[in-house]
Amino acid sequence: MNQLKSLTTVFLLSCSTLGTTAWAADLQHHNDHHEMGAVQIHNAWSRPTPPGAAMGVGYLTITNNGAEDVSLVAAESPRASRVSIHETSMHEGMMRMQPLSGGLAIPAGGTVELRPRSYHLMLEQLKEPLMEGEMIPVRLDFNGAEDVTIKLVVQSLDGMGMDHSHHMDHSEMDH
Ligand SMILES: [Cu+2]
Repeated sequence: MNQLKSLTTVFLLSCSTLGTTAWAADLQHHNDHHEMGAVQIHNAWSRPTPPGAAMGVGYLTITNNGAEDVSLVAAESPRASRVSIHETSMHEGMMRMQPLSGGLAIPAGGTVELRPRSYHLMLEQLKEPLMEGEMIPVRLDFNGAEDVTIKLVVQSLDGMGMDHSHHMDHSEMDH
């Protein structure tokens, strides 16, 4: 019962306005097809972008409740020409990011966070700015699990972050 409750909560938090057919089907058939609905997404968010900015970010937490490893291999959004999966690393004191070539693995029973300074989605060639309060649809394509469509809530959370002492003035580069 608790698990069902938390599942429902996640559903409401991350997907409240999305076409819910796929999710409803997943919930309904959860017991019959345990590979389906194995992947849960929560805390999906993005940052507002200044006018003319080419790129936006996407952060989320992926939990794999299935018995098999899965990987996030691609993503797309109607708001961007392309969505890539990036990782951020420090190299000689410089932060840089690069596309993940083989996808992002989420081990069976594991959770992977896409968050600032780490893995993230890169929304490239934005068609228009991401405005605070908007919900940005993104489809996540998984190997080993059903595709999931989520919505990123656009919000300015950086002020609440623990690690904002530097990079204050190049936040656009701060993925
Ligand atoms: Cu990036």
